[in-house]
Order: sequence, then C-alpha cells, then structure tokens
Amino acid sequence: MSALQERDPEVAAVIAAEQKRQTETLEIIASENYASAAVLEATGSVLTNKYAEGYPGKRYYAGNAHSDEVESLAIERAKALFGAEHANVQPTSGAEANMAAYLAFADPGDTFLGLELTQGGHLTHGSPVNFSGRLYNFVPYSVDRETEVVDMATVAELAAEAKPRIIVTGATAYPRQFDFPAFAQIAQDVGALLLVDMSHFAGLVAGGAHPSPVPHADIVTTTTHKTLRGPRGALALTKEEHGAALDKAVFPGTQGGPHMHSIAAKAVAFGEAAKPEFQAYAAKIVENAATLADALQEGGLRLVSGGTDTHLILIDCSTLGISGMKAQNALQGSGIIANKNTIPYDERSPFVTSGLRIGTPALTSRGMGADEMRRLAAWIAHVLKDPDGEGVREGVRQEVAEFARAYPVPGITDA
Ligand code: DSN
Repeated sequence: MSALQERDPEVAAVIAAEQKRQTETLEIIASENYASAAVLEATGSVLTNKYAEGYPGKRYYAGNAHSDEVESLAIERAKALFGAEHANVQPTSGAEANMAAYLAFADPGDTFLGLELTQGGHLTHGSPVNFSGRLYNFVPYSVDRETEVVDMATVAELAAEAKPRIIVTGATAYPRQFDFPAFAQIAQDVGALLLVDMSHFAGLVAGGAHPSPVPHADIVTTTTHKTLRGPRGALALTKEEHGAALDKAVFPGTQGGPHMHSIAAKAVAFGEAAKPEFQAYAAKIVENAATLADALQEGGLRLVSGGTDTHLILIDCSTLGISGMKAQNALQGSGIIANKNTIPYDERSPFVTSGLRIGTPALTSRGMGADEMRRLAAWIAHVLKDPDGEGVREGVRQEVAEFARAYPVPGITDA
C-alpha cells in the first residue's frame, strides 16, 4: 500500500480513478499529453520543499546548492534543445511566461498585435477578459474568411497602421504553421519586437517536425506539457541582449519562489526531447494528424483551412448541424475526449461554439499510427452524425475502452 493510500484513501481513490480514465479513453485534446514516469517522479520529488527565489548562484535563501544544479541543467538543456541564447525555466504556466515577457518589453497602454481569441489565438494574446487585453492595447488580426489562414499582407497593413511595440504570434486553435520569417520582417519594418508563443508546437520544433521560431523571434514562450511532453509549466527563450530584462520580469517581476520540482521535471523532459526517439515521435504526431484529417474528410467532415500541417485539427461541426458543445459531449459519452472550440467567424458563443479541436500528441505517445487514426476517424464520424443515438455512443464507448487498454499510457504503464 502506498503512503497516499494509507494516509488519504479518498484522494488516492480519485487519482486511481483518473488513472483508469486516462487508460480507457482516447485523449485527443490537442494540448494534452502523457508525461513519462521519469518526469512524474521528478515532479513528485523533495525539490517541492525548497524555496529558491533568485537564480543559480544568486539566491535569497540558503541551502540551494542542488536547486542551482538542477536549474542550471534545465537552462543548458533548454538552450541546446532549441538553439537559444538565453532561457528562463521558472515560469509556472504559459500565461505567466507571456505576462513576464510583456512586462519586460512593454509598458501598460502600449500597442500589441495578436491573433484574436475566437480565430484561434490565446487568452493572453489580448482577450479583453484577460490581463493582456486590460493592460495593453491589443489590435487583433484575423484569418482570411476564404482560406481560414493568416494573411500576411493584412498583418503587414495592420502593423504599419498600429505601430505596435510587440507583435505576438502563435495560437491555441490554428492548424497551420505561422510564417516566422514574414512576421519577423513585418516586426522589423515597424520597429516592433516579435514574440512567438510556441506552446502548442514546441515539441514539434524540438523534434525537428516544425520550423523553429527561435532564429526569427526576439522572445519565444512555451508551455512544457503539450507536444513537449514535460511537466505542467513553461519556458521563455530570448536573445542574450534581452536575457537580463526577461529574468527580472519573471522574478521579482511576476513570480515568487520558483517551483523547483517542476524545474527538475522540465530538465528531464528537455533531456528526453533531445533524444533521437523524440524526433521520430514528433514526425509521427504530424503524420498521424495528416492521416486523421484525410480520413475525417473522407468521412464527410469539414475541417477549418481544409486540413492541417501540425498536430492539430479543427472540425467545423456546423456543417453537421450541431454545435461544438454537442459534439464534445457526444464524443465524451463514447470515450473520446476532445474539446469544443470556436471556429473563425463563429456565429455561436465561445461557450457553445461551432467547432471541435482535436490533436494527435497523446495518442502518438501511446504508440498509435495510421491504422489507429483511421479507426478513430470512423468512430468520430459515426458519433457526430448521430450525436443523440444512445446506442451508437454506448457501442463506440465499449469498443474504445477495449481498444484503448491495448495501448500503454506513458507514466502509468511504465511506472
Ligand atoms: N488551455 C490551453 C490549450 O488547451 O490550448 C491554452 O492555454
């Protein structure tokens, strides 16, 4: 019996149930993944006990020799993995990485450009309900109505007009690659800094399956738990000249004591992502997404922008006459876990939505490939075409549970 089972059977039971849920369902939320047993072990380590305000060699508390060692390891591994000049591994989430970057390089009231939330952007890219939209003057850019892809000529026009201090790119629900050289040129033309939030595709960049924004951007932020498959947390990368400003904005600017257990787990994840197996993994994520997208389209579903060149697919549920919410719930009843999402120019509210966002990072971590993607596409099409059919949902749920159990979940079955 584990210490947790003995001391707190209630919490232990909830965690055991969640473990079962993760094993028996198909996880296709594009931003989720399974951390390895090694990452989980570091996350659950005694480093959680330590206060270490400051940076390696310059701490405000005693007893930090090992915190220094592990943070330096994480920094060096992050720099090597992404070819960056400077890395800060302390941000505890993507939102806080972005907040620190904005604080470092802009003043409240400054103008920014960012992809609008309902078009695939992130809350911290200027949503009026978020600190970003409240403190800064965000001018939103959109995707083209026809192609559903960001049109760089429109971004250039907006930038010339708005003269932003920072141009933000990256997204949470955009299935295509961003044109980093074009964004960098626009930023240079208008005297702005370029910030790329690569949270969604950082693992693809690390594995060489997606162009890197690092040579083009002034600042790159990312979460560490999505395609990168690390612990929950974040990372910010900059050119050397901006390093001191960024560090100061993270601590003491926006955060207190760094989460040393997460930093250790980030170091482990960066080490894992530097291995050749991770390159094969990243390539497989993209290949699986392409196979899944083709199969969904063959099954009669419309995909925003006509497909994907990343890990992420956005299904337009309105052509099936249902909302994203209905699609999400019907799939959940079938053991397939996805999330509703707005699609560009959506007529439904962000709570109901017309879209469904799916992705392949987690299933690829379970070793699935083309055959499994085609099977998944068939289940999705079957359920979405009859979302009220209880028999359909129950039939698929049973098939999915049996199918899912055959694929080991990293961190659970290799623990
Ligand atoms: N919640 C993240 C996502 O799902 O993309 C964004 O913060």
